[in-house]
Amino acid sequence: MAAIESVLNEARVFEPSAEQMARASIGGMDAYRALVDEAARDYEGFWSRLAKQHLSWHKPFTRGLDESNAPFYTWFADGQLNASYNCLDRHVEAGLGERTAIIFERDDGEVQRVSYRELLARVCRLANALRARGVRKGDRVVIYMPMSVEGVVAMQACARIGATHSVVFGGFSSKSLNERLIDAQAVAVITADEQVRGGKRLPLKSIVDEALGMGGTEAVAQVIVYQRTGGDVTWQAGRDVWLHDVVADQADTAEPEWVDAEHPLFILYTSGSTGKPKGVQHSTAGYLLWAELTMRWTFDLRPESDVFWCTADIGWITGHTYICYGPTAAGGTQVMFEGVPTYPNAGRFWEMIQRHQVTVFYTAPTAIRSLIKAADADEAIHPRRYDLSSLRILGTVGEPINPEAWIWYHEQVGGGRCPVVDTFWQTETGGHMITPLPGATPLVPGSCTLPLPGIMAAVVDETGQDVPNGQGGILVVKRPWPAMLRTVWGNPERYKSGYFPAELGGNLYLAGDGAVRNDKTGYFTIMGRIDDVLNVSGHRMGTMEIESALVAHELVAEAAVVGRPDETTGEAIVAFVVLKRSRPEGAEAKQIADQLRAWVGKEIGPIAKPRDIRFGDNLPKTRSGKIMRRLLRGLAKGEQVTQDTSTLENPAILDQLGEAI
Ligand code: 6R9
Repeated sequence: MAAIESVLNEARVFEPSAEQMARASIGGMDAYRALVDEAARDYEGFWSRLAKQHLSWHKPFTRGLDESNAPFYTWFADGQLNASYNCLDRHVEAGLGERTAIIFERDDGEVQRVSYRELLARVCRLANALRARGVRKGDRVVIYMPMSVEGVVAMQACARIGATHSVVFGGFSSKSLNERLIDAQAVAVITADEQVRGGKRLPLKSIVDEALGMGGTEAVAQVIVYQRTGGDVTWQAGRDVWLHDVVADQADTAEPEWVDAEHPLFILYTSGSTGKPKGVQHSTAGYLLWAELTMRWTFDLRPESDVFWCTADIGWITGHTYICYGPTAAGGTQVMFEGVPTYPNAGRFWEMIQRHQVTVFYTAPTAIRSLIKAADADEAIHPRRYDLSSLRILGTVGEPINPEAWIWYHEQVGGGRCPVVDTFWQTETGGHMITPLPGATPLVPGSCTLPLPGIMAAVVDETGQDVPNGQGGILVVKRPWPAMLRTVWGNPERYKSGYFPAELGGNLYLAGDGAVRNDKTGYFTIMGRIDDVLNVSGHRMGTMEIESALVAHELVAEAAVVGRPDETTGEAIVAFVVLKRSRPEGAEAKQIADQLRAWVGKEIGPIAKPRDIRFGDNLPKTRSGKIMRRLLRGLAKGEQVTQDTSTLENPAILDQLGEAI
């Protein structure tokens, strides 16, 4: 709460410079307001105009929004197009084939440059191979790949043949991968032998083998393996093939599959407050439109001169929209990085910005905070030791940024001259929703400022009524927008009840975050999730997911998971655990805690491992048997319990649970 208070009282305002206004694609607040007004006057016409201007259609659409089956909205539904054509062919056809699409830097520093012509050829070769091997339009292909050009090629090749990809982050465990393969009913997997991060080699193929060994994945007929390291892999003849073998004799050209605007481009699994991760399903046209447009609006991208760098992984939505699809749809040049920000030292980001003359840099607050710490500890890797003069715009995403980190980023990285765009959005929204525009929006550290034109964001109470500015509430979007998710894969009911809850009237999109708007400026400040979703280093984790992983362990009787504010990672996972046996103490407690952490790492993935595990004879419950999570959150922070605990069945356990191991 202290952090939110400090944001709401933030008095520093950074106005755009005249130069920024002059060059920006939406220069100045008047231009911004004109677009907002256009959307208010003729919502459908506004979006249709943009969809015609920014996308290349094989068959033009004749209607914009269809709300007849709300909340299953459609956009531009009778139009046809292909995402990979829009990201690649159209630039090559416009004579830009020699422009660098991707500057790929490996973990060890080796740099590869891939032109649009080359990228298109590689996508076509894999598209042909997938077709030759029986993958058809509408089939689901799971991609479990390291950060690599091949990862982007795999995604675009699926898009080219109309197959729906589902990228699974390379840090997820075999169990998580297995669940996603089953849910998506995937027919093929594209993976690599190993990935390389921070000088270490980590397996991928063997995890795929494990996931397929768990069963339920009989539909997977083939595993295509990119050879990244040449490390040992086990091979199942008939199922496993090398990527370089299957593309070897394929042509450099492949006719795109023209799909309907609403054709599912991809499914991406993300955590919710209940149950298993859900497959967020995105459309082709609406999604791609927003990926391209936000590159131009939020990042003011000049494809001919900018060098854009988004540090996200392709396994997350940010890597989908701002690596695979947005920069390429806009025809820009981007840096893509295989490794981690701290290898060989914590100056790696700054060194790479200098080396590749990056102009627009987009990263997560958690990375900024850890690099602040590193720079404080070691002057040799402080950003001021590098030439960062190429930078002109900085962005953040994934979690709230505290004003101190914002100011450091602005001053130390951006030299005080680069606007910082704090972009609020979600897997479900497809692209940016609430964000400053460089050259237009006056910036206030810690606020994501105002919704993009066409995004009808609002703050409401529990009944769906608007709350006045200055009063906190629930963040919603009042009108469907083209890039929004279309459904939860295989579970339309969960889409409907989860995102358009009846309590709010059934027609407001529920983001799942709390927000407050400033009295005077109307600026939004995001106050964090209002559901049981944690945000650890910008990664979404459901508390229920971690709890079910813990109780699946043979020693565990019961578990409750909460978040604790953390200076670097935003939130840290704290698990309160009751064992089936007596409560362990001392060295034994530590040993069991380590065992449980490793277990969660296996069940979900290393990012879900609890930072802190505490054992009790029981959990604090009300007399009606509800776990008192608010109380646990206090204990996790090390606070004294001040609230009334008279309803607690057994107040004595609070002392046990307050004790860190
Ligand atoms: C893109 C992405 C979405 C959740 C979202 C919110 C948090 C993202 C934020 C932010 C404050 C920002 N979030 N950006 N909170 N300020 N600029 O991160 O998608 O992984 O689905 O997470 O992240 O809580 O609801 P996703």
